[in-house]
Amino acid sequence: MTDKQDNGPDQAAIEAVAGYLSKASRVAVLTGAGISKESGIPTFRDAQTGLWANFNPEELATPQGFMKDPPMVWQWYDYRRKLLMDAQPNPGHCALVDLENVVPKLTVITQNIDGLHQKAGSKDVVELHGSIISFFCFDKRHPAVDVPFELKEPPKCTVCGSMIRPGVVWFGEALPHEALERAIKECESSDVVLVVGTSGLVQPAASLPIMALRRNAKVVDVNPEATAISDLAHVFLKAPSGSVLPQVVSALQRLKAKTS
Ligand code: BJW
Repeated sequence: MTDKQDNGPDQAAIEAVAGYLSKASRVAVLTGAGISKESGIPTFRDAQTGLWANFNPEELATPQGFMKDPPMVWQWYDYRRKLLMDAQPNPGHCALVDLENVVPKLTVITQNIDGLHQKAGSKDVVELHGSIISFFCFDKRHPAVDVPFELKEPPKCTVCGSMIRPGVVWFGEALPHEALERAIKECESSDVVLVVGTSGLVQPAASLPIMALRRNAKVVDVNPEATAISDLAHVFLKAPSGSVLPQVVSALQRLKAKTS
């Protein structure tokens, strides 16, 4: 069922998703930058603003970009870290916490590095692309602690002397093995997979919904814009996640109250 209305998904689509969730033993939720947009965090492929308007994030988020201009990439992450300090989870993040309390088992698999799911209270969060508040030496062998804000350039690792970098996954780098294994396992064993706020352009995360479809999970895409995943999904809820996810949870709670 694909919702084609421009003024948001109709109630039937929301209730169809609630119906899937009411029968599910395991639910996985794959999130991307879109879920944090209503917390004031720009998505990855939004135009950069202000100081960063002339930079391409896809070039900054690479080991080569960092090596080419370490102070610039360092300051870009510092700027984003500061933006996050004041950011609060929005109704989309909170609805996933409510959902976790209604279904038997729910795992959030996030491509985001912003920590907002944990801040909202989600208990089981798999971070595929690392975290902006962690730091490592360049090849990630040594963690670094107590790295101060507002340094103009990356400090040096006290163990190996290489430059300290943010603990995120850049293009061309492997995802953390344990996180990726866990994400695959959850998507292949869940009855419902919600895909929320991702363009589905970046691998291997973009393949997770396809793995779920192959195992006959119901896949639901939540996004104000259509993506390649919307076409494959059983239901496409074409809306911002902060408005539609609370409606899905309310519909599920009504359904549960009726059947109990
Ligand atoms: C809303 C909304 C609202 C707006 N509500 N929604 C196979 C084929 C081709 C290429 C590859 C391949 N396999 C690997 C690659 C290469 C590469 C890749 O995928 N390239 C593509 C660009 C083609 N992948 C990699 O390099 C990965 N590594 C890898 O595969 O390694 C293999 C390896 C193995 C062994 C040894 C060595 C290597 C690594 C990928 C790392 C991605 N890292 C980044 C940066 C993280 C740090 C940082 O943030 O700075 O992760 S890139 C960036 O994209 C970030 C994001 O997590 C990721 C995904 O973006 P996302 O979340 O989808 O955001 P947007 O902005 O694209 O979309 C937002 C969506 O929200 C939009 O759809 C909006 O409409 C929507 N939205 N408002 C809901 N209110």
